[in-house]
Amino acid sequence: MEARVPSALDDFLFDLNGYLVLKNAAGPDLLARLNAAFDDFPPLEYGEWWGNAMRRDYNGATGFELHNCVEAGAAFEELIDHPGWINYVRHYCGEENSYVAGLFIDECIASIRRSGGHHPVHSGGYQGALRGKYLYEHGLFRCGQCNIILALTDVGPGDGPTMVIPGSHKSNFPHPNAGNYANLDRMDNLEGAIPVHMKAGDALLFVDGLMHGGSSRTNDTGERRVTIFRYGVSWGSTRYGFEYSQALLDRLTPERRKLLQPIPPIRP
Ligand SMILES: O=C(O)CCC(=O)C(=O)O
Repeated sequence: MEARVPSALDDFLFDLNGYLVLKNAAGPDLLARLNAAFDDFPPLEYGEWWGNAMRRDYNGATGFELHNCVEAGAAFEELIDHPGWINYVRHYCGEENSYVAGLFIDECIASIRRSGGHHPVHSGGYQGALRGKYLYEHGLFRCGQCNIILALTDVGPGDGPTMVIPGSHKSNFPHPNAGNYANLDRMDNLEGAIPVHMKAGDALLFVDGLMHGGSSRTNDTGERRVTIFRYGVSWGSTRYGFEYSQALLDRLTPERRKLLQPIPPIRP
């Protein structure tokens, strides 16, 4: 696949809304291999390691979330610099034209959500962390972090689609009804929020400073499967302290390795 490049319309819509849906970002062969890998995940408990990946659900409502999933097999390694989105994230959060141009993947998660699961609303421009900030200045995007949520299953009504509040990456006020993340308040009926429906293979790209979350999965059966890769500045660090194994770094192409270890350590 030829690596896609953001168009002028993409830039306009990303600036306006804070997100883009990249249709058919990943092809059927990769999707099949990722889904087969998901089928083979062991039944991990919260906090249990599987090699250098760990089940670490964000909260009690999100469902199974395998962190450091790039360590979970070759199919996940292909997502590191996937042509469906790599030029997009470089453009929006790769500090183009600067002395620190580049990217770092600071989190990567394989997520399975079943009936009743959801992810409460969070982020937004108001008092947002610099890490997830949206910035466009002097003709360049300077976002702190952009996320790629790749749908491995169709995610339609009832499937627990991600919800976003378009434009909220620039918001100067708190949402008066945004609920309480710690109380796991649901965002399903939050004013201004819209569900992002996707077909398997579509990818949702958004700046982390956008208000977002996962709506309730209301379907009784089946599961929503997505991967979440967070790309940020080359000088970032992983959020929870996960590290990429030397074995993984050693077997990657130089291009992929640079996305997991942009600045190799220097030692005496
Ligand atoms: O699970 C979802 O749909 C949203 C995930 C999310 O909010 C996040 O990764 O920050």
